[in-house]
Amino acid sequence: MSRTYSPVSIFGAPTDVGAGSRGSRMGPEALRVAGLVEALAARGVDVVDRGNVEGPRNPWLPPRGGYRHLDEVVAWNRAVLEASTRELEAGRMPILLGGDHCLAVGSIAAVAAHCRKHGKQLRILWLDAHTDFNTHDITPSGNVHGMPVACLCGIGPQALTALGGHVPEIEPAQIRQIGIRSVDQEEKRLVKQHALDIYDMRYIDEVGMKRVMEEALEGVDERTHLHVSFDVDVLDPSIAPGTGTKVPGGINYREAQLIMEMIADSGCMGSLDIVEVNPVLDHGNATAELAVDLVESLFGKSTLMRD
Ligand code: 5AB
Ligand code: MN
Ligand code: MN
Ligand code: MN
Repeated sequence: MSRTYSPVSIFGAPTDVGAGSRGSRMGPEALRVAGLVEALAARGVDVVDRGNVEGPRNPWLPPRGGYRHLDEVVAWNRAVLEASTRELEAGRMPILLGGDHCLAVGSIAAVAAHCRKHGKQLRILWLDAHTDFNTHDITPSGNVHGMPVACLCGIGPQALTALGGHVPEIEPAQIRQIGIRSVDQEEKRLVKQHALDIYDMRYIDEVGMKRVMEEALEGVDERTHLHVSFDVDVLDPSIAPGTGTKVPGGINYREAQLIMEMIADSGCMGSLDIVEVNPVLDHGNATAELAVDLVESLFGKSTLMRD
């Protein structure tokens, strides 16, 4: 199966202002050192590395009003929103290298606006151990990387919910969350209230990843822009130790490959976040290298005899 891909622009957002541990600010470099750009070029993808966007330093302060570093989080998200919008408008697929997962507010706000403008249907695949649906009054940490999905659904501080000028940016029905295994008590209530479509680890164990992906991709067709938000903590910590919020019992290597291969087969991926890679916690550069391996599959490299 050979396919042509739209041109790709990679950009980094080297920050951990939304996280509870420092180090994911080095994620973009770790992914570059692991050979991300070369791997895509070798697959025949027209790929350009735009370098990094800029933003404020991490002041490393306790939460205020239920948020840590809200001003800094907003500034970084504004930079990501602008960079993503620029690439989408140029007809290129943005790949955001995080950075922590708070940055998905900016990347997805850009994609949502693009889809509204061009009459595309937006579907988001959120690959994560966590639902990231906390708010300032229920968060156990104040870390905004635990809140981006709620913000995108219109629940959160106005500076983030209205970042792209449309509140809410997305409806819960547009998201499928895969690999979930850690949801805070109050967050669970909110997730149920908003009827998020969740494929948790128990469901994956019970029905298998093939069926999970068939269900998550149901209704995706040529009118669909598929945004993939890949938090590397969706992977089992035994294969992806380089991340700050490890939860045991994650997806294994083959399940991860199947996710990526089935997304590739859909032919609909229009944008991608690779977030929460923290080289400080890694064994060598194993987590970034695994992420690159999986991104190759997202771009059609098959481990089977189907190339
Ligand atoms: B990640 C936790 N729910 O809100 C919180 O890695 C963890 O982007 C959030 O998924 C993890 O602090 C955020 C306990
Ligand atoms: Mn996340
Ligand atoms: Mn996570
Ligand atoms: Mn994390």
